[in-house]
Amino acid sequence: MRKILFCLYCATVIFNCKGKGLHVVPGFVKVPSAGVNLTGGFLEIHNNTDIDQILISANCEKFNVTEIHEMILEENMMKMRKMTSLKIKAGETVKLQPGGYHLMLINNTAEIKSGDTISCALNFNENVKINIDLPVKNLPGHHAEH
Ligand SMILES: [Cu+2]
Repeated sequence: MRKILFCLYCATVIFNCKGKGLHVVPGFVKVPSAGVNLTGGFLEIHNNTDIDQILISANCEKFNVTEIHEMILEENMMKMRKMTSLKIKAGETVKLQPGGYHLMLINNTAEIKSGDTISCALNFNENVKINIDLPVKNLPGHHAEH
C-alpha cells in the first residue's frame, strides 16, 4: 500500500492545497513563438509529505522531448540548463515559472495554439507518476524566453 496520497488537481489557491501528499498545481504551456519548435511548461509541485521527492523526468503529449530546465546566470546572461532531476524537499513547494525552473517542451509534433491542453506525465522517484493537464496560453509582452 502506498503511504502517500496524491491529488491531481489542487485548486489553484494554495490555501486549499494543504492536504497531505504530493500535489501538482497546473500552470500553463506558453504558445511557441513563430518559427520556434520549443516552449516552456509551468506548474507548482507541493510536497506535503515527510520525505524529499525527486522529479526525475516528464513526458508531454504533442512534443517529442520534455526536459527539466533551470535558469542560471552565466557571464551576466541568463541561460537555461538541463537538469537531471529536481528535488522538492519535504514540506516545501517548488515553482516552475517563467525565468526559473521549467519544463522544456521540444519538437512539437502538432500545432500548439492558445486554448489547447497539453497532458503531461511527471515521473517522481519510487515509481510515482502524476498526470496533469496544462492549458496553452499566449503571454503577450512577456520578456522571459519561456
Ligand atoms: Cu529551457
